[in-house]
Amino acid sequence: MNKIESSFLNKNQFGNDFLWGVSTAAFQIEGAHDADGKGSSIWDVFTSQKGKIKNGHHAITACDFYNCYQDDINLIKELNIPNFRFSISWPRIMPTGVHPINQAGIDYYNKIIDSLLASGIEPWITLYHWDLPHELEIKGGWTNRESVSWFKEYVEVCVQFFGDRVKNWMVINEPSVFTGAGYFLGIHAPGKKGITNYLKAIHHVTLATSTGAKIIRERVPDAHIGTTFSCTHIEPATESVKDVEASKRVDTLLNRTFIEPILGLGYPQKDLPVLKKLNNYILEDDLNNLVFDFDFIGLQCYTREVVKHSILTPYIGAELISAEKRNVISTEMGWEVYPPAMYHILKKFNEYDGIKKIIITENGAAFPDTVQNGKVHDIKRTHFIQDNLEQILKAKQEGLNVEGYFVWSLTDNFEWAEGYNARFGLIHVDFETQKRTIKNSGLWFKDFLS
Ligand code: NCW
Repeated sequence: MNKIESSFLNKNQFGNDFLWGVSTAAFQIEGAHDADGKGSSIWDVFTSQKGKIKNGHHAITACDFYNCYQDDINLIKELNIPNFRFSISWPRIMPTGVHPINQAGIDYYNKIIDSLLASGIEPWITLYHWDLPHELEIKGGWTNRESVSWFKEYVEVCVQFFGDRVKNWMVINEPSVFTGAGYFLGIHAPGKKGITNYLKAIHHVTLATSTGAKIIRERVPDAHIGTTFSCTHIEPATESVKDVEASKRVDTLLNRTFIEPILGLGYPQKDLPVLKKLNNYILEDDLNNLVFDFDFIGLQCYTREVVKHSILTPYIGAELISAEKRNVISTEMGWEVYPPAMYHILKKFNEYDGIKKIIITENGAAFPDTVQNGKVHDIKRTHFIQDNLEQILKAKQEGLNVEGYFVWSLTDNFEWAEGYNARFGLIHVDFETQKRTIKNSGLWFKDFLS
């Protein structure tokens, strides 16, 4: 270990029960886009359309995890990582989104689960990490209220086949990101735009979250059930009333809209008036049905945003001032490197009474890594992770609730609209040869966990 890569951090400072892991998502790693009866997802379709993904990248092969899973599981073991979070591709096990099931898809996830358990690695399943079956999108996708029953049918199949061995479940990944990017801005699949699509998707995804969780609770009595939220620390650009108000609206949209109804607080319509339009889609009893007592909440914090008032942005009246404009250090995603965001987010979410347990289910950074003489000197990533862990430790030592940390991600992978250039992995992937090289950050994490 290079001296500069070591740190005073010690795993024991976090306590024996603290959960350590690494996170992935099916579409970003699996490839095998049409293997063994798999149906198309909205991301298969979106990536095949011209101009949607940087450099025309697609995920037909991605990291070929579909074929390389055993090697990658061996790497997880080699890195001493005790918990592995992965997602199920809905169209792989239900090609049209609803029955009939595709047995080959079920068999594939069974092999992964069994292999993880045989290696002493605990499986953590995310049920929905953005790859909706395309057949369901034809029927309106998340803008169709029927999506809640489609999702229920899918969750029933997952718990039926995997619930005997998998005890850690996360229902939906980052609803604010995929509804915002996919149904309002149109920059992620399915490429829909506009406030009506967006509001419908928000409400149906939120309903699906509690509906899915209830199915797991009912059928897997000893399950540890969570769901994950993207969260970003928000600051006003100046202390002016207008900027402060604008930053509150952005905070409401990005950090509060999806969690508060689940906690029984309703949608935060007072602080973001456009959400009042949701009342057009909220049926009797919905607000009661949205509530679920999750065993844990997964938080995924990467950065902060600085916000100013703007009359040019409809509905929200606010502009995010990019890291580039602010001239601060940022990652390949253009996200500011600002580890204290993690502490602020933990403090903020600790203020909710209804959260039993918080786990950081994703954190990490994309930097332009290269392999040199068989090594990847990704010192910036190592420091990013160490600095975030210091913020978590500070929060923990102050008595705040935080009980786990999962790095995003195991390997470099298909980073949605950014394609393959944004490398988040602890392990480098050469996408021409599929060769894996453990980066120095991965070696540091291994040492830290040993
Ligand atoms: S895009 C995004 N990501 C990355 C993705 O690879 C993963 O699938 C997601 O779960 C890494 O982790 C998540 N997250 C969006 C975070 C947004 C932060 C800044 C928002 C400012 C408006």
